[in-house]
Amino acid sequence: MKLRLLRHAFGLVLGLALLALPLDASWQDIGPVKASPPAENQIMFHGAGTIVSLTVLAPDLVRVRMARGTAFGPDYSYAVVKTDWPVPGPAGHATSEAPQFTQTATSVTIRTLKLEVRAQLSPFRLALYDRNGGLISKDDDDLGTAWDGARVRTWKWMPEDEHYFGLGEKAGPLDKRGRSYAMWNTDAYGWDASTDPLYQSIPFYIGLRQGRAYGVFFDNTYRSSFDMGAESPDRASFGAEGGEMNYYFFYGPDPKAVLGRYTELVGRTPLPARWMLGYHQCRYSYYPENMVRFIADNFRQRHIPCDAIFFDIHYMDGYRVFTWDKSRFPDPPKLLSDLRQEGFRAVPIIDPGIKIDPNYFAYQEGVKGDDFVKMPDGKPFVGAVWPGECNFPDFTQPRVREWWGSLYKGLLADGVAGIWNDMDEPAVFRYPSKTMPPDAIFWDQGLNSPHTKIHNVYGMLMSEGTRDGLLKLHPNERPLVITRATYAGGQRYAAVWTGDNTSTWDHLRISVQELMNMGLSGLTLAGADIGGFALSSTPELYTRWLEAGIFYPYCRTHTEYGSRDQEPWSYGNRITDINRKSIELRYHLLPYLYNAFHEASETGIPVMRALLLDYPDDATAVDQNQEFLFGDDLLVAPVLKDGEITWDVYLPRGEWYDYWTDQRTTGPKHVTVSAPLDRAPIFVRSGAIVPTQQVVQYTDQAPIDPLTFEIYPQGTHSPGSGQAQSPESGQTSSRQYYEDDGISFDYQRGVSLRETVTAQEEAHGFRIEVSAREGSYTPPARSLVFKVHAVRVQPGSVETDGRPLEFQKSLEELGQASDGWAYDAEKMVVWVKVPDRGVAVTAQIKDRQ
Ligand code: MIG
Repeated sequence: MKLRLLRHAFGLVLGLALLALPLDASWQDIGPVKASPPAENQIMFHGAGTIVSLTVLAPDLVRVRMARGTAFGPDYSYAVVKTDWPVPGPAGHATSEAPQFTQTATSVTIRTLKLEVRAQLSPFRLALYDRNGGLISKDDDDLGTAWDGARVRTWKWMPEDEHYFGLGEKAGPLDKRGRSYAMWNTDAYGWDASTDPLYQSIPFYIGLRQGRAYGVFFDNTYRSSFDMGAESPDRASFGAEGGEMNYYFFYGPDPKAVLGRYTELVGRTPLPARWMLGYHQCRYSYYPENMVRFIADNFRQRHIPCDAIFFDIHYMDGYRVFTWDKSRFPDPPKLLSDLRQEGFRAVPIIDPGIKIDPNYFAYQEGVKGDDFVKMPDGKPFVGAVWPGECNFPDFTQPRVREWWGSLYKGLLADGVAGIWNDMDEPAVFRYPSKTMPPDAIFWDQGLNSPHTKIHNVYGMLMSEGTRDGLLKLHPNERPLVITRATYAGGQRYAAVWTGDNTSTWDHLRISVQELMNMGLSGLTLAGADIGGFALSSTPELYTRWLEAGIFYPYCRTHTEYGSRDQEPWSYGNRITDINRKSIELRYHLLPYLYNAFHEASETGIPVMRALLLDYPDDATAVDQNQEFLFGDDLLVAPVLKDGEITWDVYLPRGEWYDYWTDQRTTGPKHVTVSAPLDRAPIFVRSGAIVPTQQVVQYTDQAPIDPLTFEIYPQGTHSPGSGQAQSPESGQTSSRQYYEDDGISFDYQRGVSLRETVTAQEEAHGFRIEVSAREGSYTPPARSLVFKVHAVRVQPGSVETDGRPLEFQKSLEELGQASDGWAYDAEKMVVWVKVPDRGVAVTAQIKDRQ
């Protein structure tokens, strides 16, 4: 009792001491600085042993750099790809676009079209305002930026109504307020919602306050940490164990604008090939060859679509990367070409460790090329991983990445279509650090930097080498590279997955918030192991997980060695039918999904979207951890608890169609919807035009035919309702449709197809227009179908380009006909079919007079 009291008192005193003294005395504040004259878009400051620069890269983007000493180190970033920001003219006498610098004895102010940056000189403190004088963000008054030995940290004011998002692969709640996080790529088998750090480091966050967003990207590869009010309720801070204080400040106020700029700076997810967006099947491990064939046959015999089968570590000869175990896989080219015949692509795993084995070609080449990471004594670092003792390539060297890329030659010749990178944190079987020692040396632009600086970019550089290697071998094929570890900007090279999750309901729930969060951090092509990796899934859990997982940007089932079977048919016939339906839905939506990825590749707006991106001023939407937008127009609210057959869904403002029933609800509203085991709640935004296609067993089994535009009319009026409406009341909605060959880079040379689809309600009917195609991609001849929802009364007639179309009594008949229309009275859907000739076409649905 006494002891406990004593401990209590001690804790209290300690707590008070911490509150009063957030910094121990060894932190040195940046102190006062003097400003130099501004030059174009930049101004420098010098203090006692410190140097600061502020650079305006765009009206809404400012780079802040601070270091000790009299000069900065070399300016090199592994993340940033855009450095040629247009400088809008010399300061002082420039166009209105140029930043305007104003200096006084105590401060410097920089004005851009979007921002006002105020730098207080003594001590140096930064504050950022919008052009109406509204404060967006500022340094903490007491603690600005400080150093403690090699450590550097910046503290920011944290208003009580500000919330934080991003930071990449973080498993906890979407809103990071009140929590702290570290960035140190970690092999975290068995992780849960509270585990931190995980496998990937994305030191970028979005601050959101009163509907207005800004972003901070702390481009520092050392172990870093972000404290969003855990240490003190009114301060947020970020810092690293070494390197410079080097961050970029993005101002929205639209969160999509923040993400757009961030991904402009560090690069976006390139458009994936269509097959990468199909369903992929993985387990640790499918072997030998007969097992792989058995899995493939089952998909086809059971008519469950699938595009790729993964080969985990057992395919290798003693875990030597770039080899096959010839007793398990005697003839890989034959197996892979047979699989390809059946529509499956093969994706093998590759780890960075190269077995120390004088008789092994990859080891021999690595030694000869002097390609391995070294220790200070000049000897290669040796770490044990799957093959036993290994050396590890120094991926910071371009020539090593090139060599690594060349190693894929054999696998590609065997017929593999993509590469799965694992263990690239880098993970080493050694305790307690489970990675390379801090003093292992990397080339790093000739700086010979320690592991502490390179650790967080190792996986990203490995994926760069992999992607470039695959591109060199197959220059006109978009490669799939998927990696477990990465850094900001890694989306340029590889897809990511969330590592070794567990087959629990908690992990299903986590996957949704975590993937939304990754989407908010530039990682568009991301997935979690569907069904869970560790342990085994129950039938219900796997079914619900797949219902959510078909909406992951990257969709793959995976499970660990020794777990129960985890294929879509592993849980009995009833569940197999449900799982087939789930996967079919993903294939049905492929044109829509592909368009969402196309948009993401051009804008950085993710495919799986946290609601806050569209509704930043709606507190309930901002706080949504369990549901998300899938592309522009679908809202998905998967069932994330066992035993539930109804589910609560929050619908933000606007009108929504229930995907399954077409029933309309106007938000903002919480609704409880029926969610039997075979169906996750999905809603469609009213006004949406959703491109879909026929279900195929793999993406290139057959060209899209028909291409269907599912039209969800807006407003309270419904075409065919018989109610006369004035033409002015007619609502119009439209969508851009994009398509290309789905596999090559020809689209970058204009071989693509773009058209605009417009749907308009008219006084006595409904009008659909598709513009003529732009671009030189021509798909094979096919039909166009318009599927207009919520048409309560059978229309009187349908015309195309002024010519009447024939009414078909059934959908089967419509299916046989080259054109015509049909009406499904039960579903209240009108189907219109016309040939897709690539020219402009209109269809007019006319009410019965
Ligand atoms: O030490 O290759 O996250 O997906 O199946 C484990 C075997 C190594 C970890 C990966 C997992 C993969 C497993 N790997």
